[in-house]
Amino acid sequence: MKLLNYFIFTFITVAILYSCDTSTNYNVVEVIARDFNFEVVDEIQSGWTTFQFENFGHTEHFFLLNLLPDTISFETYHNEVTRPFDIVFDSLKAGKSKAEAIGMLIEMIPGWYFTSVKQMGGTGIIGVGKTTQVTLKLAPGTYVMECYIKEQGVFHTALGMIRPITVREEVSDLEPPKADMVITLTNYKIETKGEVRTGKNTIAVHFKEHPEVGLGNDVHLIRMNDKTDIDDVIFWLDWMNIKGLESPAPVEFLGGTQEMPIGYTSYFIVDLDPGNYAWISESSAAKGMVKMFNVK
Ligand SMILES: [Cu+2]
Repeated sequence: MKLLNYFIFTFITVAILYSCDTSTNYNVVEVIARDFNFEVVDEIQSGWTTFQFENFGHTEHFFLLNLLPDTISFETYHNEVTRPFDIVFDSLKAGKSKAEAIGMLIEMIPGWYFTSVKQMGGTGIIGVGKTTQVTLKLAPGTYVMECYIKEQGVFHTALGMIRPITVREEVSDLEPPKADMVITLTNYKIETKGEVRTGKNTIAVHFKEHPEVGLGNDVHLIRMNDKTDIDDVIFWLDWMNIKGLESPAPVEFLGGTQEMPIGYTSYFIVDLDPGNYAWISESSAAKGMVKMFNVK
């Protein structure tokens, strides 16, 4: 009987230890998007990290990570960078031109934002109920996680989809994944090497060039149907249009990646059915950064 107890005790101990051992998944960080906040741990390791992003909301969401300089707090960023965008968008709604709005932004946003805040990637936009994965290499520091889709003319950042996340000195042991396709982003082209197929595909995105001013080059995946007008999607991706980035989107968004500095690579996974798709950039879709393709 003692031996049986010993085996039961050992079995339970091993089972408990195994269930507590999250080391194999330690570098996978779950991010849940709700209307309107992010559920995610406060601190993660540096180095390569995979973010599993799940949209539990009733509208499109994404996340972008901004690395803050050491001297700038999350609150300062929120007050001095995010809030001016709300004011400027209100002025667009009130009839100001895009040129006037850009002038306002340059006047209101402090110089340190343009010189010292780095966009360090994130997920592309995903629709309701969708999940995506993005793998990024992050240096230690304080990051701002944000989503600026709009709900009834208000950015999600203003509704609560903005929060700090700390990346620690401790480095993860995750290796970057092997890619099925490589996308290179330049001004203003989406170049692809390799092919995507039905099922799961890992896409590497290499950031080779960015526009001198404004948003950096990023890439999103859309699934098109017979009713999709690509010009509607291009119009929708410009936040300065009153109905731009306002949910619901005119097309299904399946992920992608936000901008990173030149020389960086971001990885994401897409799960494809046969159909018609396009890679499209938020920053420069109107300048030709759209690439349609078909999956058989
Ligand atoms: Cu959102």
